[in-house]
Amino acid sequence: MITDEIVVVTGVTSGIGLACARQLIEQGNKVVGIGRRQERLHILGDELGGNFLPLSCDVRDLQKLQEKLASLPAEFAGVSKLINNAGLLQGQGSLLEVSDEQVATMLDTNVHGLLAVTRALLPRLIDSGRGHIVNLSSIAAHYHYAGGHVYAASKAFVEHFGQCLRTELVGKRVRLTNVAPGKTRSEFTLVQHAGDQARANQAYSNITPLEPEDVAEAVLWALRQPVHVNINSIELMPADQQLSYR
Ligand code: 8X3
Repeated sequence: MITDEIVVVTGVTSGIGLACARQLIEQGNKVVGIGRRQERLHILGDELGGNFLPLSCDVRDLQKLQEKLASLPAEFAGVSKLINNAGLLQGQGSLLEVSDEQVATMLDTNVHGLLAVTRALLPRLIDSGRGHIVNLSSIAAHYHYAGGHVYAASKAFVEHFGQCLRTELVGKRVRLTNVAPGKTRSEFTLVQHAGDQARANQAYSNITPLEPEDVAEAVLWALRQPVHVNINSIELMPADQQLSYR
């Protein structure tokens, strides 16, 4: 069990972020949940109660994000854990088949957003004396595949950035873990296919995907290790998944 911590979770309104928030609150933690969709955050606030603080913000809006994090209410200010979950894949096909806008959205969210949240919160994580950052990567960072280009490379950035940062944090009592899931049932595929539910469903037609709760369990396992243990990385995938694109 991990308990009595204040955890910031990005991309909290669905999928892995939501599963992490639910499990953390069930176990007696407070969660600051960052998400873009105000209405969903509101509903989530009703479900999760007073230990959940919704922060409506796009991780790409650096200024707003930093302002909101700088003015957290006192009962949520002592953040000791950060789960960098917000990330997306847009479009499908070769490099020239994705639009400039899709490329920018992926890099802004997966790279610049993650950097901004991390930089904004790092002083608090260090001050807490028991900091931990969990970055959600992907198996796409580990295996080359046609069509991976920007998304896979953005997740490779997440992994390499994280491990470099970890070395910098040695002695500062902030641990860092990369979690790299394979195919997970979530809105990820719906976003990838611009809201086309039928195409999104095809992603799971020949496979039993991971559930967001499976990945959340891996995240919480890393968080609850004794303070002298740093889990560097976890890779998990469905038992019947072959590679990152199958
Ligand atoms: C995406 C993982 O396996 O769907 O992050 O390509 S997979």
